[in-house]
Amino acid sequence: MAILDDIREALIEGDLGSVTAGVAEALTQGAEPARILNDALIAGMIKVGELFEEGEYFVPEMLIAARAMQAGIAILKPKLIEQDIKPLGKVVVGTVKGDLHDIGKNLVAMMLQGVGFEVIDLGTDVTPEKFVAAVKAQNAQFIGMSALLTTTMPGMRAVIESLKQAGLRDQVSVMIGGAPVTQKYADDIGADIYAPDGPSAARKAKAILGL
Ligand code: B1M
Repeated sequence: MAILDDIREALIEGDLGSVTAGVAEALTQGAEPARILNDALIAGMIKVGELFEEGEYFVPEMLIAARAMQAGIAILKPKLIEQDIKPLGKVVVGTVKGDLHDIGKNLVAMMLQGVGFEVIDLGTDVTPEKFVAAVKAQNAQFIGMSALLTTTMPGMRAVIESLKQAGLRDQVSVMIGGAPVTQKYADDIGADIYAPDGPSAARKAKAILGL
């Protein structure tokens, strides 16, 4: 369907107006909401992630495309709920206690949403108790923590300890990232995934599910 290609291209260009108009037009033409989501919006966002990893796109282009995608998803959401389209899985994300930086975390959340995860965003300054309560309440498969300060990084270890104490550690895969965070730190604290950026976070989360 030509309209799906148009939406995908508009998303890659970060053209929010054309994405929303395209999604509305695709629905009018009778396209299945799941097809619009997968073949236009998610396909476009995957391409944006590839362009970022190839060094063609930078953070601003990715943010602009992610906003266009979210606007498209907002139009589709009621239709997807009506048709009971299931997400790949649920991810609870947040920036750890004491840390107010959220630009990178928001970007990671958008990329996860972009490849088909349902994202529950707890915001910033999130305590271990709040992370654990959300994992329990949402029955989430993933927990994604962000930290931008060396002083708040230990909050990630505290969350993992709290998950263990709550008997939930085996139920969730723990993903961490943020400028000062490294693979070595992830190994030290027993996190399952370290991702240096949004696209790799989305790719690694899918890989854990065997997708
Ligand atoms: Co802050 N800050 N800041 N700051 N700030 C840094 C982080 C700092 C490196 C600046 C510096 O000194 N050069 C420094 C930290 C030093 C350190 O600990 N080593 C610092 C400091 C010291 C502070 C304050 C303490 C300053 C003060 O008040 N004295 C204070 C702390 C407040 C607090 O949190 N309690 C503070 C405050 C702020 C602002 C509020 C002004 C603002 C934040 C606004 C906001 O986020 N809404 C701010 C900003 C903007 C920055 C810099 C300039 C930019 C951060 C950013 O948004 N980058 C930053 C310097 C820098 O990084 N160059 C700095 C863009 C973003 C897309 O990248 O967040 O790295 P990033 O996310 C990437 C990856 O890291 C990764 O993917 C993202 C996309 O590629 N990623 C994940 C992130 N989370 C992930 C999670 C994952 C996977 C990947 O899985 C779940």
